[in-house]
Amino acid sequence: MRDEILISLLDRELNQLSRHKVFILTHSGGDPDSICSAYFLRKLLKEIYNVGNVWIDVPGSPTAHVKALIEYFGIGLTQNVEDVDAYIVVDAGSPEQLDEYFEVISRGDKYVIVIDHHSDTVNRYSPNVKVYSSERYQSVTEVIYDLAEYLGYRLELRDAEAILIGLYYDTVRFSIADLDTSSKICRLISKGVILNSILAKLEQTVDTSERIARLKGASRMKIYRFRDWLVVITNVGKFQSSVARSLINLGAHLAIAIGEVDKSRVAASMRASQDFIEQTKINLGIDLAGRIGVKFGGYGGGHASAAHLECNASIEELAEYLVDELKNRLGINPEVLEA
Ligand SMILES: [Mn+2]
Repeated sequence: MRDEILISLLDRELNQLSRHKVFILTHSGGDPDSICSAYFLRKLLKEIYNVGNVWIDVPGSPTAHVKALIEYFGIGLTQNVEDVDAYIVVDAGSPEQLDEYFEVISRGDKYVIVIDHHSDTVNRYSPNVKVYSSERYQSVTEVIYDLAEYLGYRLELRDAEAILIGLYYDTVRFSIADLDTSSKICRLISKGVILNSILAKLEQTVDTSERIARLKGASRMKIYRFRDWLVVITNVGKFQSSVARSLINLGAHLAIAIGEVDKSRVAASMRASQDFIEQTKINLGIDLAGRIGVKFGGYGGGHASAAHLECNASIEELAEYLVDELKNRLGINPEVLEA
C-alpha cells in the first residue's frame, strides 16, 4: 500500500455515506483511469459502504475510447441527477475540468469529495471540498485498488480487469510503471485477466482527423534548442494532447501544442520526456500550466510530465511567454532552429 494514511482517511470519509445518494463524476471527456476508478468505486460504495444509490457521469461528452469502456463494463451514464447527497469527483485535478458540473461543485453548498493524484489538487478546489489526493499514486484506479485491499475486498475478474486497464493507460502502457504498480499488475494478472484480449477489444484506431492534426502539428512546429534540450511549440485546432505526445515520440524533450478555443481564449497541452523532468526539476503541471493559466486569467494543471492549460491569450502571446519562462528557468538563451 502506497499511502496508508490517505487510504484510512478516505475509508473514514466514505463511511459517512451510508444510505446516501452519491453521484460520481470523472473529468471532462473521461479517460480509462477515471472511468475504471468510477466503475470500481461504485461497487465498493454499494457493497461495502451501504450507499443507497450511485450514479456515474462523464462531464462534456465521453471520448470514443471511454465509450468503448463504458460499453465493455456496462457502466451506464446518468446526466444531471438532481437531489443527490454527495458528489465524488475522480481524477480531476481542478474543478474547471468538470464542464457543466463546475458550478454545482464550486457553489459551496454541496458535500463534495475529490479523489485524485495530480499535482497541487488540494489548492484548486474551494475549502469546503474534501480532497483526498496524493501525487505518489500513478493512477486514481490504484488509489481505489489500495482501498479495496485495505478493506480486504475480494476482487472478481471484472474488477481486476477494470483496475488493470486504469493502471495500464495512466502509466503510458506500463512504460512508467514503478515497483509498486508493477507488483499490483502481477497480482491482478494472477486473477486470470487476459490483458491482450481485452485490449484488442478496447484499442481504438486513431481517426483520420487526429492523424492530420499530428502531421500538421509536426509540420508547423518551431524548434528551440536550449543547449541539449529540444523544445518544440506548435499550433493545432484540435487534439493538442495527442499532437504534443507524438512530438515527444519524434524526439522533442518538451512539446507544447496550442490551439484557439475562441477569439480570445487558447488551450495548450504539454508533454515532456522523463529525463527533462528529472534533470530540470520543472513540473509542467505546477510550474508551467498552473502558473501561466492563472496569470492569463484561466486555469491549468496536470502532472510533472503532462499538463494542460486554458487561458485568455493569443497563440503567439502564449508561445512567447512560454519561451521566456523556459529561458529564465533553464538559464539558457535558446537557439531557434530553421525547420
Ligand atoms: Mn489519472
